[in-house]
Amino acid sequence: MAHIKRTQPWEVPASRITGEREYWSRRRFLRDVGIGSLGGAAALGGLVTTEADAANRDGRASRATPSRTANRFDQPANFIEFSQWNAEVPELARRLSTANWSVSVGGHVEHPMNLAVGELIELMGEEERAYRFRCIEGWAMIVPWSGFPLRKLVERVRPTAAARHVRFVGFHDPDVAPGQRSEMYPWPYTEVLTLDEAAHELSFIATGVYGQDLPNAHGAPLRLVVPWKYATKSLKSVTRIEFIGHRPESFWQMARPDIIGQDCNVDPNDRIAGISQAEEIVIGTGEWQATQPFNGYADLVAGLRT
Ligand SMILES: Nc1nc2c(c(=O)[nH]1)N[C@H]1C(S)=C(S)[C@@H](COP(=O)(O)O)O[C@H]1N2
Ligand SMILES: [Mo]
Repeated sequence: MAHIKRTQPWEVPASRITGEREYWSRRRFLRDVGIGSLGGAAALGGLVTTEADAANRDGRASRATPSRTANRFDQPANFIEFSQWNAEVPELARRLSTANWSVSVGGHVEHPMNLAVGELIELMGEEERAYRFRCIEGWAMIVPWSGFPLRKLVERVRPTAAARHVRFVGFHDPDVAPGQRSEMYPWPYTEVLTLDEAAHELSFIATGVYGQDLPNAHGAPLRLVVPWKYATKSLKSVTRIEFIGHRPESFWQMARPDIIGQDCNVDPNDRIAGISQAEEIVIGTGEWQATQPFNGYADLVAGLRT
């Protein structure tokens, strides 16, 4: 009997996935088209990054700017634990040791756990999902992540009735990550989902991208991916997942309450950090297109409690 492959509602045709080369070199592409050059990084608090400024800032940054052919470990990335200057991130992020990484999952759950990353992946399994990925800087792409649905983890630890929100916590190690020596920010980086959002079939924990492990600068060894929210929610290098009752403030709500709301759902009517969110530029093709509510996932997530 023939096996019929069921199409999941979030699947996109493989032909629409952003090319791997375009994916890795996107920060360079954005710099070339002038995205992310809208103001000083400090003025925008690192939430909107500054490719052009970083390259011009001083010799140090421009020397770190990779060529199109540079390998994936050299590509600029937004990861302010290391630096507000994207071009400096890959070099600095090499120092993060992910070999003995463990993740704790706790709070209002029946079965808290603290596992080495390898054990967690073994428990959860791995699959690949291509999702739209959209940043408030106005760029969009379709990225093939590997990893596991967050929902599996939620089901495993069994939240109690008191759990309403889920907080994701990044690492805190100022000795390794020089950005964390800045007192401008409420370290560590944290993000928050409602329990409904965390348990939604689209919420994902990525371990890899384009079939390879995540490079450090991209959030190794585990990264949250929430495709209907702006990319700022997709917290890199998770160390702790906490189920809590009250709604805690996220890192950006604490750092820049003037520019970012709590839900971060992609919305064409938004204006964030002075940037209209009505349109987006597609990485690779350079086309501008209309932003879709909930980043194109409205049918799947519009009813969720935020
Ligand atoms: N821990 C951590 N996660 C983070 C960030 C960060 O600075 N630290 N930056 C966020 C922002 S603002 C964006 S746009 C994306 C960038 O992801 P990328 O480098 O894969 O494009 O990561 C998000 N996750
Ligand atoms: Mo961002």
